[in-house]
This record gives sequence, structure tokens and C-alpha cells, in this order.
Amino acid sequence: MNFTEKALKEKFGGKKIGGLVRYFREVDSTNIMACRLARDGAPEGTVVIADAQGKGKGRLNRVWQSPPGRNLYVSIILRPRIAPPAAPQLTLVAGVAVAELLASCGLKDVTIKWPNDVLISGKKVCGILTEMNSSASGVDFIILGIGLNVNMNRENFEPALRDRATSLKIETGKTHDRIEIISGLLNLIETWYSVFLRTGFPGVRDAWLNYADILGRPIRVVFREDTQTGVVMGIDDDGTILMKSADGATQRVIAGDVYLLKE
Ligand code: BT5
Repeated sequence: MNFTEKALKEKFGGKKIGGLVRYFREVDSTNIMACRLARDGAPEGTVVIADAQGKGKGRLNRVWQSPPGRNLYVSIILRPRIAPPAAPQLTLVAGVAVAELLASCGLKDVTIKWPNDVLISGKKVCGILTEMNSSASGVDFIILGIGLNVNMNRENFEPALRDRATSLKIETGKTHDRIEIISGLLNLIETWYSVFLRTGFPGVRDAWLNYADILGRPIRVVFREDTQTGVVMGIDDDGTILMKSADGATQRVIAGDVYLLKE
């Protein structure tokens, strides 16, 4: 089956997430396109998929490598009734869905790196970018963007990423049908999103911790020019990391990049 809107529509007709699919051969960024559609009133669950992105973006204006013909670049429009500060928790929800998807492909060493990376054997296979539009009355919409490397070969990554990034193909030794992968992903997002809507992050926490494997581990947190170290005590109901620093104080980590330190 081709990687087309029609094939996706057949799979997702009637579902909440993916009931409406917009497929593009190339966009600047699926997050930007989804944002445009959401502003025009696209309903919750609308999914934007592109075969390539000219300006795929990560956090803090970083670039997401998005060549054609190989990967998944997906953005989902969500309109949950949650308080705006809760929006970043959806990144963690999506991380669990991606990790479960990879585990279901038979991959063993799948980990979530707080807040928005999924790794296989320590190499990044997926990045998640959650963006929100809110007003005084609350969340208007959230764009949940997911980039998943599916059929990238090592040489398809730019040199700086070759030892830090990976794909399903590199890890399993075989080419994957992107329609199957996107179906599995959207189904798992639907499952975990509905858990999140019912319970908030607490209902997702155990699954998240199962893949994150950071409880009791020493970490370094880098946020812009600021670096902190400490030992992870837990992850709070709102998805912030609770970390004990060397002076015994408990710190709440709400943003940044987390690196596991050798114990
Ligand atoms: C992320 O940012 O990891 C979020 C990436 C989200 C991409 C999706 S694709 C669909 C949707 N539309 C968009 O425009 N974006 C979303 P961050 O944690 O800031 O990591 C960015 C870093 O990951 C870069 O600076 C590189 O080091 C690395 N990177 C870039 N492209 C990569 C790739 N294809 N695979 C693995 N690592 C990559």
C-alpha cells in the first residue's frame, strides 16, 4: 500500500486520532502546517503527515533532519480541556506510545529520555515537539509533533548525527512499511491520550518510568547556559522531574536536556 492519504483514511476512518488525515509530499514543518489548519478550525484528532519537511524543527529552533521517502513526520491536532501548564505532559504521553510501538517491533533496548526523545540502545530514533496555542480561557489547541526515523540508513544522516541517531531499519536490519508504523503509532497515541484525559499524567507515570529508567540515577540537566546535577527521586504528577542535589535540596526540573551520568 502506498504512503498516501487514501491508504491512511481507509485505516483511520471513524477513529478519534487520525479520523481526518492530511498528507503532503513536502511541507515546511508538519507542526507549522497543523497549526495553520488548527487556526482554521480543524478538529481534534486531525493528523498532518508529510513525506519530507523543508524546515523540520526541534526545540529551541534546532533542525530536525527530514529527508523524503524514509521516515515519519507527523503532527496531531489536540484540543484537550486542560490547563495550559499541563500541555508539556503530552510530550511524555507520546513518548510512552512511541516506546511501546518500538517494543512491539521486537526492539529490546528502548528508552525514553526526558522530556522528548526516544532512544534505541542510547541513540535517538524519535523526537517529539509539543506546541500550544492558548488564550485567557485556556488551551485552544496543542500540536503534538513526532519525528520517527524509520528507513534511514546510517549514511542518510548528516555526519554529526551518525553516531548519535538511529532508525528502525538500522536496528532491525529490515525495511518497514510506513503505513503500518503510522497506524500502530496513532492507535497507541489514541490509547494513551485517553488515559491521560481520564487520569492526567499519574495514569501514564508507571509506563513512562518503565521506559525512562531514571529513578535513583544521577543526572545532569542542561538548560541554555545553566547546568545542574543531582539524583532523580521521582517524576511528579505534573511530569516534572524531582531531583536531589548534592546539598540535599530537592529541585524541580521543568525544562532542559537530561543526561544520565555514570554511577
Ligand atoms: C526534538 O527536538 O527532538 C523534536 C523533534 C520533533 C520533530 C518532529 S517531525 C514532525 C514535527 N514537525 C516538526 O517540524 N517537528 C516535529 P530536540 O530535542 O531539540 O532535538 C533536536 C536535535 O536532534 C537536533 O539538534 C539534532 O541533534 C538531533 N536530530 C535532528 N534530526 C534528527 C533525526 N532525524 N534523528 C535523530 N536526531 C536528530
